[in-house]
Amino acid sequence: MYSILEVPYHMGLEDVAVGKGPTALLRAGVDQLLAEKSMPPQVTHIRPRDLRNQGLELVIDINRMLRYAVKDAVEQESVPVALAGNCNAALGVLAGLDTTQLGIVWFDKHADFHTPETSLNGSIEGMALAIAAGHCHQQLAERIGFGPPISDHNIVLAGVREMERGERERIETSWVSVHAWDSLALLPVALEQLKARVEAVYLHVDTDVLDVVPEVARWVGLVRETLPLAAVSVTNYNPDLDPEGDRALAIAEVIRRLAPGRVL
Ligand SMILES: [Mn+2]
Repeated sequence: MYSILEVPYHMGLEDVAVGKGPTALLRAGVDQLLAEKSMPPQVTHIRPRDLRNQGLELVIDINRMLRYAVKDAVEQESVPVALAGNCNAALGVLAGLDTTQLGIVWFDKHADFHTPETSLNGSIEGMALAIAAGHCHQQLAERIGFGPPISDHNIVLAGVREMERGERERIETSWVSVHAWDSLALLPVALEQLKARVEAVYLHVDTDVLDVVPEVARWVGLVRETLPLAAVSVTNYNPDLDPEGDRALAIAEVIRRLAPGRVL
């Protein structure tokens, strides 16, 4: 059973750029794809508690609220699926999970493995995975309520094409299992190895990966078949850049593969 968490923000701003994505996807009916016995899952709209906040403080506040919603969903024995603007929503989702026996499977065109030392723009958007792994911004993670970080050994990153130099060096010297967009052949092996080490995984799909791995839905199906899902995030869809709705259809296919019995 799934429950959907709508996180319609871009750097804390509601319904701006990729912040429009979650609502657009729901309007297109993606929740119906996860319906059980023709009952679509419950949708919870995440709202910051303190509207006086701005910038990073607002991002932290939204992720805290997301954490509570994830905990609620888990308590009700349902698997939270966050539809989010930014990839930093991964932090709020992970904060709501027990991270001690948890792995991460992260599909993304970028590595999101910057730290403030390697980032050219300083934005936490390029750091989400590095923060989840405990490589930087520990204080920010603590304020969101993040438990123990996820060990590099238990992280699989797939579909990546674009990395800046400092980020590439960081990822190459880490234990993250990296599968570039054009060489996914060993991904099934990595998923099997991950299965031996963790109880469940957090699955993250930055939909920009569709630019380079159009068949990502198939891989998502494989992840779901191989490993128990603790939670899922689908991020980074901007409907303004998708006038024909092709990208929305491809994302719907990704979400459809989460539903049991619909992998093929
Ligand atoms: Mn990303």
